[in-house]
Amino acid sequence: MSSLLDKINSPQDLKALRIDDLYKLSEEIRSFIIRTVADTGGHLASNLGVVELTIALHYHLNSPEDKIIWDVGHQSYTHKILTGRKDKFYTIRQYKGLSGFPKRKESIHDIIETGHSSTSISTGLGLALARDLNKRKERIYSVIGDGSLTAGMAFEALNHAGSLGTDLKVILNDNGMSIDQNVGALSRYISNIRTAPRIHKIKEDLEFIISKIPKIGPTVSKSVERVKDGFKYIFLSGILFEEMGFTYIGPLDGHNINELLVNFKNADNIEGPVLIHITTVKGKGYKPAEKHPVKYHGVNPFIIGNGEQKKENKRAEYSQIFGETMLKIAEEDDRVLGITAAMPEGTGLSIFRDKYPERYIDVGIAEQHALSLASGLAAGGKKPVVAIYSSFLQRAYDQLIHDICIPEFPVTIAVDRSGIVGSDGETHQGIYDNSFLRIVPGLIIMAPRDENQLQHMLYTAVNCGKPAVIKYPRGEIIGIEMDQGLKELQIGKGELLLEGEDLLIIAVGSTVYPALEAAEMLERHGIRAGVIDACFIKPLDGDLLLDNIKQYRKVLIVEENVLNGGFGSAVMELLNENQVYDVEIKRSGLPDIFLEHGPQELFRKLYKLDSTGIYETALEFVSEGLEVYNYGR
Ligand SMILES: Cc1ncc(C[n+]2csc(CCOP(=O)(O)OP(=O)(O)O)c2C)c(N)n1
Repeated sequence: MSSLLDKINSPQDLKALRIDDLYKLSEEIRSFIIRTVADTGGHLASNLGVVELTIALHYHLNSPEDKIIWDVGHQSYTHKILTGRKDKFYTIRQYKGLSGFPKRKESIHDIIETGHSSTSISTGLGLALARDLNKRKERIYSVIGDGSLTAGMAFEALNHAGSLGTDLKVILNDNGMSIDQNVGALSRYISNIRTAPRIHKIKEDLEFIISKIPKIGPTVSKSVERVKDGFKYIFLSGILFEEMGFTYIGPLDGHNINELLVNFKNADNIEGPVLIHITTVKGKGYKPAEKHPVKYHGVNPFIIGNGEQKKENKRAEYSQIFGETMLKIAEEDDRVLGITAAMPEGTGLSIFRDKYPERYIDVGIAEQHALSLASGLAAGGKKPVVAIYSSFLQRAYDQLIHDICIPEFPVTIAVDRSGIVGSDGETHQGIYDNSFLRIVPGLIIMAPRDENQLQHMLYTAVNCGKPAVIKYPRGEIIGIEMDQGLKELQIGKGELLLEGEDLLIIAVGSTVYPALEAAEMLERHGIRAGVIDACFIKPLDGDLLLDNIKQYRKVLIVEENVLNGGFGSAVMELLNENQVYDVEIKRSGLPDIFLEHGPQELFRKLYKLDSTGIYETALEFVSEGLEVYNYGR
């Protein structure tokens, strides 16, 4: 049987289909996504939920003249398939393959790049204002999920768009879920609407009925706007968006293409901002994903028949050790609270939620709020621990400085996914945090080399009475024995792990074990390398570093962070401040680029941050005639 999808290579091809065929196409695309993601891994459940929506949007609009903006962009797979990338879809999230998020260099249909949430109304409004200034007429549709609508940015944009009255369509894709169950008053509000009558339709009916009443009808209908306004209050559940200046349409069945198309047409005829509320089922069409949307939000390759992951981790991940340590710490101190911005599973905080629900806070996708909330909790005598991915902490930088570090509140920030992250790519890399954190006055920053150090560092952070960051990588732990008790480490104390002669390697966090392995490999070539684990990026262990650096002619500094302003820069500043010039320094780290998607191991290899890479760099460094940065000469 010939497939409809075979014939679709652009949104234009879609328009040749009959509406009935669009449903058949949905099924074909759905099974194409399931088959592909089962091989590659990726964001499954969110994509299965928006197949009909994406088809309807491309059927109704003329992309790329009309613009579709995907919030987060993790649900853009059908869009990619319909916009000429079907044949490359098997490369999704693979090195040099398609990105898992919209990318302008991939397609003219990808208007805005995303990865972080809640930007689509702002960027859509920007496009709409530019269109108006350019005196053009294109339609702009921003698609945002109910989870992403919980962020401050989304409210800021709604507030602005509603006041301007610019033509902009916002589709609220409501599946009741963020990654986990969605949270917050707005989420409750939206779910109330889901069960309420179809407000827009009722208002139109009311207008029509009044205008038909003989004699008084036309007069009354003149003031029908006011009647409509009054009527809104009867259906309180629909009022918020209307009061903000949007025309509200919905809730619509987001899997009913006919219903979507009729309402998109209606929406196009309404001037000003319109919010189209659709309800969808996360994981639609794949039973395991419908049943467990949290598990299937983002998946590793899996077996379609039973939904099981193809590769189970051999060892636990750092996030899990973080969660387990939180339990231990919370047990002995009831002031300890755990905070997440919509990532209880990813950060490992879910076991804390289950054991201490009253001390667990999920703020929704609201990183800025999470940090300021923590500052208030600390001011109130609590010991909050905010578990957050490195890349999402970028959102809350001002709150870190302004609300936590200036007043010196004892807040712990547990920075997960620090370093190279893998297949999510540019937007999710945690490779800047050494640089952007170390310049904040008074902030303590530590990075464990293994899971045992992680537990002690977390304990230290929570008990040090100051703002403190502990940052650790994505992925599996080293697999060493864990101490039973927790101990407080001395702040700013590094460790000399290995004495050497020919070269000193200074490492921190995820580069420490590879540095030790590299030293072993060098030993086999008769080269004796010393290894220091700095443990703290701030404050640096000046005494340990200076004493040792002075003993060696050559020093190699290794970090999984961009070189600009990172840990290596901190060591060089230390040398400069102490007028230590007679030493050759080489730094290994990441270049001044946005790092694309691909396996972590591959990038560690490419940028010489794994044991072989460190060994090769060191070997070259100690050899004659090499080009090195000769510090200060
Ligand atoms: C600023 C930011 N914080 C957290 C995330 C992680 N994240 C990715 S998707 C997602 C849930 C989004 O929920 P929703 O918008 O409802 O989309 P759905 O997946 O349900 O379709 C979260 C929390 C992110 N991408 N950006």
